Amino acid sequence: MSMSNSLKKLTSCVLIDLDGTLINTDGVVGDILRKYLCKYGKQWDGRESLKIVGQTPLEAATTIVEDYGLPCKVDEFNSEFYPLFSAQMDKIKSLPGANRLIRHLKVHGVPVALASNSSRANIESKISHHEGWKECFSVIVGSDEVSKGKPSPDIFLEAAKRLNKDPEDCLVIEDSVPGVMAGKAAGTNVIAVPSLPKQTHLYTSADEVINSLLDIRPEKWGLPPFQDWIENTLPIDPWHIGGPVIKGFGRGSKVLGIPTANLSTKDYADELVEHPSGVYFGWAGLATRGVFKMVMSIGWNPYFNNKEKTIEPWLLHDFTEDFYGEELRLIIVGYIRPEANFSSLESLIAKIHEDREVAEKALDLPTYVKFKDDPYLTK
Ligand code: ADP
Ligand code: RBF
Ligand code: MG
Repeated sequence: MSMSNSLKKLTSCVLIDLDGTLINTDGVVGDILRKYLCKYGKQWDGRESLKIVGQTPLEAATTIVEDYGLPCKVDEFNSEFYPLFSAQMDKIKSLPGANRLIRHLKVHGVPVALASNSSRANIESKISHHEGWKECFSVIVGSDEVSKGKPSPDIFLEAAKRLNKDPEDCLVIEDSVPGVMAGKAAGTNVIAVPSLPKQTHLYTSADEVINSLLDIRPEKWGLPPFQDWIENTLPIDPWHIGGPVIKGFGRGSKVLGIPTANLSTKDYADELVEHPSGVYFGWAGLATRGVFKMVMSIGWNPYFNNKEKTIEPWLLHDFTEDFYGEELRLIIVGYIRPEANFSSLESLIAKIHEDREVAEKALDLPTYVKFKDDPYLTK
């Protein structure tokens, strides 16, 4: 986002973080803490995530014990928390684009080190639940293998050393602020992929800030480009959502010529958390009206700075009437770009029309057209 398309720096290997970058550890940690804190009559506040992202396990435990004023010592907390966490480790999902990225680097022979603030043993258990991942890393460094965890540069310096590379030849990929600081302190190039929304301003020291791993362009860093983009779109594992069309923000997008048919965010809360914000496209079905091409944004609409993450599907068809209350079914099949802010409403509208053209054309490709007949859309 913050970088031009010109080649900035040649790198020859990748040092990548695990929790929050490749896997969604926060989701599982949050679920456990929500239940655990109940025991002490406390309520897990998701905002606490902001503080513990990127901390070592000991620091994170200390933060929670102190901030919630728990009547126990940090090591008591740990001895209760870790068995609960270990039992749930197999439920930690990979983040969108993670699997694609590490397999791409592996296929092209780019050395990758997994460099995490987690302990070596925990890293090994976490990745064991993801098929083929272990083989993708030439080197693994945990915080218990160096004297200080991130934000100290030690983990990345050790990872570079074990890869036989100079730090300036390394590309670090990190979601957390301490991780970005560690990468810069080690003298590496750093891409930040913030795992929590609306935090971009905290990452000014990173060399590039991207919204999700779907937005990585390895060629900007002298690494082999992805070859799976087709006609400016990225095929994704299709996902399905549906429900009755409800009233949206009512800011008169019809006046802009861009009506978006909203679904209740409660009904697809899990999908909203799981999918990075951005512009996607796919097929939309209305039981009595048929199946239509569709382009949509998911996120906070930075131009309007919304408080809630929503899905805004624009059906690429001229309807003569509204269809509030009707069952709308969506299959989302591809990704176009991250959400952006714009200096004027005209430029936002122009960009959305560009998205429409990209989606309209792409949906005729065999990769995407095949989902048009999915019975989910009209049943
Ligand atoms: P809201 O704030 O309720 O979302 P909009 O101005 O975005 O209002 O209009 C969305 C409504 O317009 C949809 O709920 C639907 O009933 C109607 N509509 C008409 N044509 C379309 C279209 N091509 N795509 C999406 N919705 C459309
Ligand atoms: N809003 C933004 O603030 N930034 C965007 O980049 C953006 N992209 C969009 C792309 C598409 C295809 C659509 C349909 C909407 C997009 N919007 C974006 C959302 C737009 O602000 C919203 O749909 C209308 O304001 C209706 O609420
Ligand atoms: Mg709408």
